Amino acid sequence: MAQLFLGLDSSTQSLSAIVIDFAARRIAYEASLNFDQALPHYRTVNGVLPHPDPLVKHSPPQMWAEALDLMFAKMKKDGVPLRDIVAVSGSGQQHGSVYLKADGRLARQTSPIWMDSSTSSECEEIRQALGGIAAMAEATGSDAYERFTGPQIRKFYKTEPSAYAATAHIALVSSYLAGLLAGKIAPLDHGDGAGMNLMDIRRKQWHPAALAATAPDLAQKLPPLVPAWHVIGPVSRRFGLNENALALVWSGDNPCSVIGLGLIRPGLVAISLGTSDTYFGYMQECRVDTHGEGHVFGAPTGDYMSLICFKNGSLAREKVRDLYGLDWAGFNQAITRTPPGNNGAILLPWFEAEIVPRVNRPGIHRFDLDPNNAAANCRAVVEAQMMAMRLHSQWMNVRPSRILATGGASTNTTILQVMADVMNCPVARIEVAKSAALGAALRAAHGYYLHIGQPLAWSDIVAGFTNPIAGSEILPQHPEAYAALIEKYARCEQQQR
Ligand code: XUL
Repeated sequence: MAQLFLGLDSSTQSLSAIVIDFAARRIAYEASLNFDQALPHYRTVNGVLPHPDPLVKHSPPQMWAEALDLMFAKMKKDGVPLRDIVAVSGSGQQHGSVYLKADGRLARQTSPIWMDSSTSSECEEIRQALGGIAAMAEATGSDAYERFTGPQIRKFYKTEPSAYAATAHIALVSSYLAGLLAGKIAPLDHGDGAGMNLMDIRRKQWHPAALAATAPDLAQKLPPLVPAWHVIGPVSRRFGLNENALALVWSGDNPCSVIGLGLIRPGLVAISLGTSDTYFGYMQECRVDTHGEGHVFGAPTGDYMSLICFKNGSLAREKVRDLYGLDWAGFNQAITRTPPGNNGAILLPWFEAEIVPRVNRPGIHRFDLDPNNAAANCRAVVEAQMMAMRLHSQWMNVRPSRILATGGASTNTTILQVMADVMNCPVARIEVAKSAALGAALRAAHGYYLHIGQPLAWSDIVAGFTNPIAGSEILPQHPEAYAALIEKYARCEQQQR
């Protein structure tokens, strides 16, 4: 009988499930439920409740819970042998919080999620109480951010004090769903706990000063923090699983993706090229970005991971392409026609306010770059983005040895060649549609074997599941072209911020 492991992923728009046959190194089943379509009575749009204030983004936690029931019903209907699943874990969109009363019912009908940016004043209050940006990052791994749970809890306490007082337990999306699966209040792992501005990033315990700066009596309302392999207990009987199956703690989607992409050694990095670009990598030692631009979370291996988000990703590449009336083929040809290093030309492509580097006023700035030279501008936007990634990931003090490229624009090999040259590192493509759910299933396998006294190395856990696309590797060809340019780029950034 095959031993199966289930990984669930509750993201902003959907709930996904992946069942792996671990011994066969095979994905045995995968499915996804779109919240808007499968549960229309919650009236969400892309998983979020419409709200007159564009800064406010909430979702109904009841919808996530109902989706879990639907997913198990679907698996049963699809013939998934639920009784052969030996352990279950999961992944949740990070930062979102669920407020429960002592009897387990909701103390707040909606949950603020990661897209919410309505807590700027609370961020400032917490940041000041902890001693500024660098002190905040040193303490919790990140500057105070609007979407992080601490500032969201503070806003709830300030605006709805009696509902806050009636809250006995605050969960994240991950621990809320883990609690339903285990049939009891679930702890939080060090990966998702780090996304709250409340956890001491080095000690991996609640940070007393951060708790005090956030809201009163918070320590009593938060669950314990545990490693990502913690077994909560047997699964609840209501899902039709084997009663001996283990329910593991869940984690955030980014920490789970670190495993789902096989980032288990120093130097392994993933870059996702989407509307925004994201750089995330494994770190053995805890280092923080004292500029407060990058984030540090616990990794499921017990080490650390970084996450750096660049707002102007595909957004900026498309704007430049459109500015010169090109399609992608034309954009790529333009890049190929120009030399690496672009004869010293620099573009700062901040079409929208940028997160990294922190730039509040949008603007496009050119240095030694003719605005009428279409080809040089196309190369300049991509080179600038890659130089920003190289420069603003230096605080990690880990030189990438292999980059895995994902996301829509990762099919563009011209862009990947610039990435390989600027980062001076081989780049390979990897499919990631389900990396968080896969990472959760692999975490379930890791936790299970540890629990039964047969621990496996992480390299044995991910083997066969996280291979890059065969033949997709691109090697650096002209890394020397960027030695001086990156210094010039840094000076231009300094000048314009
Ligand atoms: C990370 C973040 C997002 C969510 C998306 O800080 O806000 O990646 O985790 O689900």
